[in-house]
Amino acid sequence: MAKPSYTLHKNFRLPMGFPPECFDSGLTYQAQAGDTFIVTYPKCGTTWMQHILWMLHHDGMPLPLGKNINLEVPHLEEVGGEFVAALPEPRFIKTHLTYELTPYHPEAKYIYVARNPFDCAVSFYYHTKGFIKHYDFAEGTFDKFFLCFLAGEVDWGDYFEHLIPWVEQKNKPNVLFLTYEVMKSDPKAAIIDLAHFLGHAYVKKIENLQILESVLDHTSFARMSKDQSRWSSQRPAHLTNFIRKGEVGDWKSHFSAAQAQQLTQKFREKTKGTEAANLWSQEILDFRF
Ligand code: PPS
Repeated sequence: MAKPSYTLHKNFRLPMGFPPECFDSGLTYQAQAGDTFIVTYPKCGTTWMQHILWMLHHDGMPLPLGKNINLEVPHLEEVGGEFVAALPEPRFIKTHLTYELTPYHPEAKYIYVARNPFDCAVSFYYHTKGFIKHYDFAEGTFDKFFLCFLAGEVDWGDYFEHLIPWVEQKNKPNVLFLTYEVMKSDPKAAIIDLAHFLGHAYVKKIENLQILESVLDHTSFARMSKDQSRWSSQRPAHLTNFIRKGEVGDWKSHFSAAQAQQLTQKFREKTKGTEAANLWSQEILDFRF
């Protein structure tokens, strides 16, 4: 079985059908004071954060059926810079771009969500298998995908090249750095942190406990598993859902011991001496049969 297919565009792998001209125009977008970016490597909790942000902004109302989160909090390099510039203020923007490429403004806010690379790889595998038109990998195996992930030969490139430069920004006042795992273990605390990061108006909103509880409830995995047309295009029924499993540690039922060792080695090499080395507990990272 072949590897996934991509559109190769100026050294970037893009999903097939992803407009390269929008990617280029996304890179030229001039960030504005008041913009809020959600920045992630793929499959690290982007959609979850998009919905939390949207709900906070809409006073605890969940995204209704018939709307799509990717039109509300659009993906910069998919829709292009003109689309984003035309959004009403304040703009909420999703991007998978690296730190170096993400449009910067000192008064814009950047929410980064990191997820351990093991679970990210598994989630990315099902994503790549599921979006048949984008990757032509419907019958692809995890073993094949894993090699591509390990080599950084997937869309948006190498996981660690994304994570490390963003970890270095972690303590800047206009950056909120969260992990998927922390969001899972205490989602209420993550929502409260986010409100404080967004500013006084948002803190006032969550002082209304009905708003806080509504955001918590409607952004839970169980709720977001319903009406999934709000997050992504529909997939054939025999394939896994976009909101798939939402677990920490699911990777342990997918990786072989050799694969675990290979990614652990890369993790250690790439994160050595950086704050990324300590983002996840050993319990999450350790492989046990
Ligand atoms: S994408 O395509 O890059 O935008 O994907 P992304 O949204 O970053 O990641 C998808 C994974 O996030 C899980 N997810 C959630 N987990 C817990 N709670 C909530 N509410 C939630 N919403 C999305 C989703 O299930 C994908 O992870 P996996 O492991 O595949 O289930």
